[in-house]
Amino acid sequence: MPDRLSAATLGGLPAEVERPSYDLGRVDIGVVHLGIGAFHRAHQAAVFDAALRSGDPRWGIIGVSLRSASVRDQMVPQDGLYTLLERSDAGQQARIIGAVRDVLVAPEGPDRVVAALTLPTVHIVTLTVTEKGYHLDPATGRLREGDAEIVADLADLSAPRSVPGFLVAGLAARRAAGLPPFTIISCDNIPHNGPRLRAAVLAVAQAHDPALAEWIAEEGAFPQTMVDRIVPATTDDDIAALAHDIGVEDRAMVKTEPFLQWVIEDRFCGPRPDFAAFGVQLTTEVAPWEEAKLRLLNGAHSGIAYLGGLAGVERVDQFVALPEGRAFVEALWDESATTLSPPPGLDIATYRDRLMARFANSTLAHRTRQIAMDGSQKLPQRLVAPILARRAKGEPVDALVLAVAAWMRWQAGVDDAGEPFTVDDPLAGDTAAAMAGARDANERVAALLSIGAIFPAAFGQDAALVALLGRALEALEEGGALATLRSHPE
Ligand code: CS2
Repeated sequence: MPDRLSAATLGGLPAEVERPSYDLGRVDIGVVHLGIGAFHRAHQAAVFDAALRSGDPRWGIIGVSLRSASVRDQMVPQDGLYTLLERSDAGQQARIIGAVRDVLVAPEGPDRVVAALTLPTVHIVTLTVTEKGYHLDPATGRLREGDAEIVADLADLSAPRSVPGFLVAGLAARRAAGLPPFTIISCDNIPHNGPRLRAAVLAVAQAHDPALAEWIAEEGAFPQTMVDRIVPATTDDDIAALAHDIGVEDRAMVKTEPFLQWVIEDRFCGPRPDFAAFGVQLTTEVAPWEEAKLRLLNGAHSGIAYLGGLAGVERVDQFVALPEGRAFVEALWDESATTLSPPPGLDIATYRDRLMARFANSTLAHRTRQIAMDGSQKLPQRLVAPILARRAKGEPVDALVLAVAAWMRWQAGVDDAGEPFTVDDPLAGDTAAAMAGARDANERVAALLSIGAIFPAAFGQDAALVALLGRALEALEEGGALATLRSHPE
């Protein structure tokens, strides 16, 4: 067994591995990150690490896991160090990130999380808690006040349980201590992420102390952002291969593509790193960037996840290597692209070409099953919104509808080979219950469209759209995903 990566083993790494150029012991904590999964480690942490490398020591991170202790158990024995492995068909580059200085597990000590949020040096809180971590209704973006964690945090904030609860408790403690609020940057793929999180935080604050809510509304900042980097889950084989390459075992490694994009609305209430110097785009208008990314990248991803998943295609690169898979993605983009108002600086044709090349990166092994997770939270912004936009103009929606039908088929929990699987989704119980009495594809479509948390009423009232969905679901049920893709009109 090789040694673990740590401050002690850093010196023995091969020369081609980049390592922190700054003194780990002299880093201040400027950031608290909620939801320290692989995405954060490959994205925002890499940017704060670049700030530290540039000689600005203010941007060390305390990471918080909201549920499990596994990331803490991977990282703390490694002194918070981990490898960011960028992979492409041209080769790979390993870089050791030192920005994460500590990891807390919220359920083990909510008070320690609040204490971290109250550090005077903390100026920014970033979040990657996945769509469901916000407790928002996916169709409307409103706070789900009936969710157990929200009910608890609306009643008592002495040991917060939800994301808005932690943020409000931290902000309340800062206000009591005479400290300014921090800037809160939601880095999840939800539309209008900043304003939606702001509304949720204000609702929880209002329930406890209207003056606190007013202070947050006036003094706080919730910039909207678009984040982009493909980060497949790390496997044991990845860890073993890296250990072979660099001579130490790194249980916290993350693998990703060379591409990274972060667009942040220029709305901060305190200090920030020189983001622009590290490739981050600051702008007054994030919405058009966000919409393009959600509908093109993420929309295609979800279509690939369900159609590929049903067909037994394990990876995204394998799906786009199939002529019918690639044609489907292009058809979906043809449809979604007309619903966008691209920001200056975004050429859709170039963006699509680059995206296809990113999907085709065979060194990432990005699993369709990973993307299929939590579809109920993803569908509205990725597929439902562009369908509604095109229907309003009377434009065809065949490819987008096929993607939604594949999600519907997925809800049955059986793939085209008859293999059962677990539908990993917070609303899996609702979709199963809705479909229980339905006897055919059309009834299943009607039952699923009645779930208001996912589909706005306008969707189910569009008879032509409902009929199209029924035909697509029937085709998938009868012929399977690959045959349906092959007979699909482009
Ligand atoms: C993916 C995203 O799992 C998913 O839902 O679509 O994680 C995607 O890889 C990222 O948003 C890319 O920036």
